[in-house]
Parts: sequence; structure tokens; C-alpha cells
Amino acid sequence: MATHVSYCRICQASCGLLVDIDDGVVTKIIGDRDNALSRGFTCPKGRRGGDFHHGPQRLTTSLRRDDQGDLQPVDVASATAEIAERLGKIIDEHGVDAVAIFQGTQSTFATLSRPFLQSWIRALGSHKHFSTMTIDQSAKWIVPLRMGQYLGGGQRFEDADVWLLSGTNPMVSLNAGNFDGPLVNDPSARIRDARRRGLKLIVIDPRRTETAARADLHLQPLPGHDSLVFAGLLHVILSEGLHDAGFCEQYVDGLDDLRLAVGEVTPQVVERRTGIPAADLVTAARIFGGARRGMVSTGTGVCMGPHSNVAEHLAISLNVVCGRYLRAGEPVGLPAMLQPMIASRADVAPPDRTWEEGFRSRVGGVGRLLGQLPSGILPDEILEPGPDRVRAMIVVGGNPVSALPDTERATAAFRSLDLLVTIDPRLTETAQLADFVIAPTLEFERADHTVSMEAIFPIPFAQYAAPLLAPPPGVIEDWRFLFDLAAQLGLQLRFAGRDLDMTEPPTSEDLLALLAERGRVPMAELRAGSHGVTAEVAPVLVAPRSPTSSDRLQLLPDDVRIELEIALGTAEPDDAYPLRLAVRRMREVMNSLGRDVEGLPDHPYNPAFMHPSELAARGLAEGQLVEVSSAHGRLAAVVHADAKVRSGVVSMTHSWGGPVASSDPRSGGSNVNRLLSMTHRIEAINRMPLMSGVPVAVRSLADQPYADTAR
Ligand SMILES: Nc1nc2c(c(=O)[nH]1)N[C@H]1C(S)=C(S)[C@@H](COP(=O)(O)OP(=O)(O)OC[C@H]3O[C@@H](n4cnc5c(=O)[nH]c(N)nc54)[C@H](O)[C@@H]3O)O[C@H]1N2
Ligand SMILES: Nc1nc2c(c(=O)[nH]1)N[C@H]1C(S)=C(S)[C@@H](COP(=O)(O)OP(=O)(O)OC[C@H]3O[C@@H](n4cnc5c(=O)[nH]c(N)nc54)[C@H](O)[C@@H]3O)O[C@H]1N2
Ligand code: SF4
Ligand SMILES: [Mo]
Repeated sequence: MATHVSYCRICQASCGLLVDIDDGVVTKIIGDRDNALSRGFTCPKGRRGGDFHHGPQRLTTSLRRDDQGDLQPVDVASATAEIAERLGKIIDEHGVDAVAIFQGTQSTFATLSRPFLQSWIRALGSHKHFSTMTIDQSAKWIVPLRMGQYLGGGQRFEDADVWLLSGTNPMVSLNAGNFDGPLVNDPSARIRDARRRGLKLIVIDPRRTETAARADLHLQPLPGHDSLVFAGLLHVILSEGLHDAGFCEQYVDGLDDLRLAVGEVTPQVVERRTGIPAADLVTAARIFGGARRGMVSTGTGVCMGPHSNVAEHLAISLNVVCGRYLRAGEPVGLPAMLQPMIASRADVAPPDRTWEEGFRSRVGGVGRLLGQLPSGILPDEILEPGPDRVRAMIVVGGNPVSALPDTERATAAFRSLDLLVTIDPRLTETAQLADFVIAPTLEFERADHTVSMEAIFPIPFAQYAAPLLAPPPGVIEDWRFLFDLAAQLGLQLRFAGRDLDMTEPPTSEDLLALLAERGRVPMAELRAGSHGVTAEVAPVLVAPRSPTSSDRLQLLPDDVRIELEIALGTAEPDDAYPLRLAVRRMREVMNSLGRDVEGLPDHPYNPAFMHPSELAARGLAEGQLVEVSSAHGRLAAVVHADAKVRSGVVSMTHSWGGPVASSDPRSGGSNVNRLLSMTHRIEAINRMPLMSGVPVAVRSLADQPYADTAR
């Protein structure tokens, strides 16, 4: 038996691990106390990393659908050759835009997968690049593209005296915020340390989450009202003069317009419509506005709600009007380690509406967002007849059949593809519809480093992880499959700024070195520092504004003003659907990963959590089957009482429930995406569906079999 130092690649936190391996089998995983980033912290998923490798659900060979429609083992070389041939035919007949990729969550943590996928689709020349970002928090892309962006960087959590989190629960998700001081690593200890030195934490969440329980002030609104809450905070801050007039004078356009636009959103209006006591809203505004340093950061609760683009715009506007950005001469937040250092400057990059020019989708004329098409149009792109209809799709590290709103339509779309290839270690809902399932290597079988994560770390930190286990003979690294496929299609891949030799596959080590070659840490040093390397870096200072620069942040461009008016308008009461569905995450699973690991999740399903009073009002008992319905669809679920959930709310996590609607939710859970629409209440630009704050109703199924009621 030997203990190896490594780090976890199941989520962005990249926690340091000590992995015991006995005869090629992981026997135990604990946190690495000598890792400067995570300091010994791990979560249950990371500690069960061995089960992902050795568990019975792991695919150790690729699969191919045979003429009878069954998935049968196939060696990856013949699978690749046949996929290349079939893709080649589709491209010859229908052009490159008939081929799409879907970039899933787990493609982020295999260091080489995402750059390869991006290089692959670029080399092919197809416009059909989709990812989970546009069913996640792409409002965070839209805001800087419409507002412009301050280039000096934001203030950081580590020296802030206030922080406001809305719609995010980093204690479970390890994922709060943008690149500005995000709370990703070891959040419990970092929140505790920050509060000891005086930081005030404000949390806005309809649930008393693990994070809210650590807050100085918790505002508990009805879901779906974030625009109103942020507008109310801006109202108080601007009317009490708590904003940073100097910063606004120098960098901001539209302050008076914004003040006018939120003029009627008094704390009393916010109280009436969201349930947040007016006095609490005022207190929150005064704490935030009165502090010197600290930002608002949001998560899926805001970015998946109604009017999400304008809600996020207002959240960032709070940071802007309070001037919570680094000024010339201040040390930059986080010097780069493996990435090239980008100079920070006390300047503004102007808005850049990428979706207004170039390629437009055939259905709906949707433009691209940072090179991608919104996943909200993906089912239409496949199902609507037409010349550049998507006929072939490659999914890497994702499970879109489970993850996309409107399960029925997503399933129909993926089922109707001429060719569906998914690279996935498990037989997911998506894999079950695929023509080929390519079985990839997993974390402890491959080399990785932290280049793509370092921008969200709290300290300058980098780590390399060596392969610890010999991969099963039938599996392949994600990137290598994409390389071989590209070579057989005659595509020239560009990686880290160079053309790869397509006749001679590189090694993973070569590629990792290329990705880090412009960083400050040489590969040899990185490989030697097994617990990770931290750098004593001479502070890099934010450079002064260029004397010729006149770009300013746009607080209220015309389209944002119109969206704001609509968002602040009163919605019709909906008596048929009196409750609000709210998104949440579960500590034990990462989206759909981990559901099937014995003993990992608390239940073999995702409960519908409701306040005990809501159960009592409906005569419901703990653990009982209920039907949850929306204007779009319905599902059967298991109800659980949870006093931490605000009344009026149904709190459920996603990525559960198989493709068969009538299966018993008690063994496999319920897919909330059956309740969601891809056509009703869609955001402009990113086509973001409404996924939180959705009107729903709940009724007992005590005396009816679930199979008859669920669609
Ligand atoms: N353990 C675990 N970690 C994960 C994941 C996982 O599945 N499991 N998934 C990963 C992924 S893909 C992502 S994108 C991130 C997401 O990271 P987060 O955005 O932090 O996700 P959540 O923990 O679900 O936090 C969302 C919070 O929003 C609240 N909420 C719901 N509706 C509203 C609303 O209308 N307004 C407000 N203000 N709040 C609302 C919910 O109660 C919930 O506490 O997490 C990542 N990390
Ligand atoms: N209703 C509702 N729907 C949602 C959400 C919600 O809150 N509510 N959240 C949305 C969000 S934020 C996201 S990000 C999406 C998630 O959507 P996806 O990213 O599509 O879903 P995941 O379940 O994370 O898929 C990851 C897949 O990667 C596989 N995998 C694991 N390790 C590896 C590896 O090393 N290589 C490869 N190739 N594959 C690997 C896993 O088996 C799994 O099938 O769901 C979205 N859908
Ligand atoms: S939080 Fe859990 S899943 Fe994420 S990196 Fe750490 S141990 Fe792994
Ligand atoms: Mo996500």
C-alpha cells in the first residue's frame, strides 16, 4: 500500500488529496493538510473518488449501437474509424454546420478536454458549439458585454469588510461568484476567518442555507424577485448617498438614469412583493454601501430566475456604483501562475455585443455569445427541418438529455440525431440514446494541472497531479479520442497557439507543458511540488488609466432599461400555481455524477423540500409521493419537510430521474426539467430558460399510482 499526493478533479475547488492505493485499487482518500489551497478540506464526493473508478457503473470499454439497437462493447479504434466515416458522410452531404458539440461540466476538470474540444470545433469550422454555460450563469457573460468591464479587477474577499451573496450556496456548491474573490476553496474556514477580522456577510436566499446560517444578515425572499431586491438595494444606496461618487464620476455613464429607474422601488415595495422586511433591506443596503471594500456575487439562484440578465446587471451595478474595484497602484488580486499574466489597468473595456454581428441561427436568428450558440435553441436546431440542421453531435463530459429544460423535447431531439457520440464513463440518460459511448480515463488515471482553475483560487497556487492508476485497457483520454477523430477527418488542430503534428500524437505531458509554457512556474518545479506550489510573488500593481482612454461603464443601455421596466412591473397572480420552484444543489452529487454511488447521497432520489407548514396545509406526510406541476409539465416526487425552506417554495435539485417518466421517484428521483419550458419566458440574447422561481403546484398522490400521473 502507498499513499499518493494528488488533487480532486470532480469540481472546481480542486481540493488536495492523499490517496491510498493498494494493488491498483484506491482504498482510502483523505484531505491533504499540506495543500495550501484546501488545507485538508474535502467533501464526500471527493473522498469517494475511488468508487467512481472501481464501481460497477464505470464503463471500462466503449460501446456501439448494433443493428438491433443494443449497445455492445467495441474497441475504441474501430469506433473512432466508424464515427469518422459517418461524420465525413454527413459533412459531405450537409456541410460542417450539421455537426455540433456539447461541452459538459466534467470537460472543465480534465485539463486537456476543453481546449481540445474548442480546437476541434474551430478546425471543423462548424458554428454549432453549445455548452452548459447557457443553461447555467451566462448572464455573467452578458453583463460585461453590455455594460463594459473595468480592467483593474474587483476587490477580493480576503481583505473585504462586507460580502453579499445572492442565489448561491458555496458551503455546498463551492462555487460563489465570478472571478472577483469567489468563495470556492474551503469556504467554511474562509468565511469564519473573514468574520473574525470583521467582515459582514449578507446572504439573500429563499432557504436558510448552510451559507445563510453563517451570515450576519439573511434576507429570505420569495424566489424569482432578484431584480426587485437589487433595485431596492440600489434605491437605498443612491438615495442615501452611500455610493462612490468619485468612481462614478470617472468611469460611469447612466447613474442618473439608474437612480430614476429604481426611484419607485422603495423598501416598502420590496417588502410587499418579496416578503423581505423593509427594515432588513435598509440594513443590508447600509451595511453594503457603508463598507469600504467588498462585492456582491451571485449564483444560479439569480442567473436561472426570471429576468436573469437584468437581475445580474443590477447585481454588478451595485459593485460599480459603490466603486468596489481596484484602483491604479493597488496590488492586483491574484498574480497568474501557469497562465500568462494579463496586465491590470485602471481602465474600462467598452461593451462588445458579440451576438449582434456574424452568424445567425436558422431558427430564431440567434447570434453567437463569445463563440457559442445558446443551448436553449439546441432542440430546435436538431428538430426543425432545414439545410444546416444539426444531424450529428459529440458530447464531452456532459449529460444534456438530463440537464436541458423540457426533458421531453430534449429527449426527442437527441433521439432524432443521425449520429450521437458521447464521451462518458457512465451509461447516463444521454449515453442511453447514443450511437457510440466512448469510455474515458478518470481523474486518478490521467495527468492534470490547475491552469484553468487558478483564476478562481484565493491565493497564487498551482498543482500538478500525476497518473496514479493504470487505466483499464478499453478507455481513452478525452483529448486523445478527439485528436484521433480529427486526424481521420483530415482536420488540422491548433493547440496553445500552434499547429499540432496530426501524423504523430503528442503525449498528455507535452500538451500540459504547452498549456503552461507562458506561466511563471516551470513544469519541472510544478511536477516536483507535489502538494502544489505557491509563489512569493512581488506585488504587481494595477497600472494607471491611459490618458487617451474615455470608455465608460454603461449602467443603463436601452435594452437593459426596457428589461428593467418589465422586471419591475407586477406579475399577474397565478392561483393555479401558488408555489415557486427553486433550484438548489446537493453536497453528495455533482449534477448527475454520484447519484448511483452506493451510500453517497442520503436518499436514492432528490426530495421535493418544503416548509413543514406547507405539508400540513396540504395534509402531506414526510416521504409521501406528490405531484409537482407547472404550466409546462408535471412529475411525481417524494416530499420532505425542511423548516429551512421559506414557505411558498419547493426546493429541488436537478439531474435526477431517468428518461422514463413513469419510473418510481423513490428509486431514481424526479427530473425537474419536466416542469420547465424552452419556449416560454426565455431571456433575450442567451435564450436562458426560466429554471428558478417557476410557478408550481403540489398535490398528494397518496391514493394514486404515480405511473398514471407523471407525464
Ligand atoms: N455539491 C455540488 N456542488 C456543485 C454542483 C453540484 O451539483 N453539487 N454543481 C456545480 C455547478 S454545475 C454549478 S453551476 C454550481 C452552482 O453553484 P450555486 O449557484 O452556488 O448553486 P446552489 O448551491 O444551488 O445555490 C443556489 C442557491 O440559490 C437559491 N435560490 C433559488 N432560487 C432563488 C432565487 O430566485 N433568488 C435567490 N436569491 N436565490 C435563489 C437556492 O436556495 C440555493 O441555495 O455549483 C457547482 N457545484
Ligand atoms: N432544472 C435544472 N436543470 C439544470 C440545472 C438546474 O439547476 N436546474 N443546472 C444546470 C447546470 S448549472 C449545469 S452545469 C448542467 C449540468 O449539465 P451537464 O454538464 O450536461 O451534466 P453533468 O451531469 O455534470 O454531466 C457530466 C458528465 O460527465 C461525466 N464524466 C465524469 N468524469 C468524466 C471525465 O473525466 N471525462 C468525461 N468525458 N466525462 C466524465 C459524468 O459521468 C457525467 O455524465 O445542468 C443544468 N441543468
Ligand atoms: S469540494 Fe469535493 S468534489 Fe470538489 S474538489 Fe473538493 S473534494 Fe472534490
Ligand atoms: Mo453549472
